[in-house]
Amino acid sequence: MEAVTRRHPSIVVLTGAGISRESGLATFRDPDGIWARVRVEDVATPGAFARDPARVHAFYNARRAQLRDPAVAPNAAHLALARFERAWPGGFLLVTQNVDDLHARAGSRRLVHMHGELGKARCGHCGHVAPWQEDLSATTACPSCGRAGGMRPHVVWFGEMPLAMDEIGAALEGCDLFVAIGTSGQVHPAAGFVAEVAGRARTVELNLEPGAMSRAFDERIEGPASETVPALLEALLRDAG
Ligand code: BJW
Repeated sequence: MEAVTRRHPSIVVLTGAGISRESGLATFRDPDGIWARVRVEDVATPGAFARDPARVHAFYNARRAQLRDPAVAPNAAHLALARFERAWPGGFLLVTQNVDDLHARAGSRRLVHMHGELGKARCGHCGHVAPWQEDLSATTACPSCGRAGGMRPHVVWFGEMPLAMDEIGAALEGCDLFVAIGTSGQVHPAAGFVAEVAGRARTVELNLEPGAMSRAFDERIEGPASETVPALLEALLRDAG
């Protein structure tokens, strides 16, 4: 008789700024968050960049430089996700809204950055995307087309289309478990992912406090990501046998 093969659940994990807070990076909407210090309309919209590129570059140059601070490193939550990805026998996709590189530095590979990456720059003239660690300015020349004035951080501002939406949509469609970690559920389309899978997949929210979409989740686990994430992932691996 043919052996019955067990199908392991397919998992999509969505992370937000809360997972990197214990690594020393500020969130956006907490009382000590980025949006308490600068206005979204001044730094994170295409209009802001058109009006005052120097200001927008200064904002992102400072945040890119912060990633090179030796004190900023992956924490137990990033590391647990990377370990889990290697051990999990079923499908897995890590979707991050974060523009930091802490998931990649922890070793995550099945990873998409839906809001872009601080460590990349894009040319507004030819569309070329390049790894970028230096400061950008209004006179930076594109390494591909050579034109100056068009280089911008490869991040997704309000009003722009998030990245890898087809890949994310397919993973959500086929997922059995959706886990959201450290995100306030205030920014769409990511905030709508839980509603997209509701009824088909088990949904779990991990946060310090309930987010805006909390009630849409089947389960909520409160606490710091460095504790809740390793605990949940270890339990999933135990259950999978
Ligand atoms: C911890 C913790 C610890 C702390 N442990 N937890 C539908 C309805 C209404 C509006 C819209 C809609 N659809 C689109 C919109 C417009 C807009 C939008 O959502 N506006 C709302 C704000 C009203 N969205 C867009 O414009 C998006 N584009 C778009 O929709 O295109 C059209 C489209 C159509 C159809 C399909 C698909 C697309 C683009 C959004 C771009 C967001 N960009 C930013 C900046 C990126 C660059 C940068 O970093 O500067 O992305 S804004 C900022 O918010 C950043 C984040 O990725 C994003 C989400 O924030 P996040 O991660 O949730 O952080 P916080 O601070 O909000 O929350 C942190 C959480 O952590 C808190 O809950 C804490 O409790 C928790 N926490 N410590 C665990 N230790």
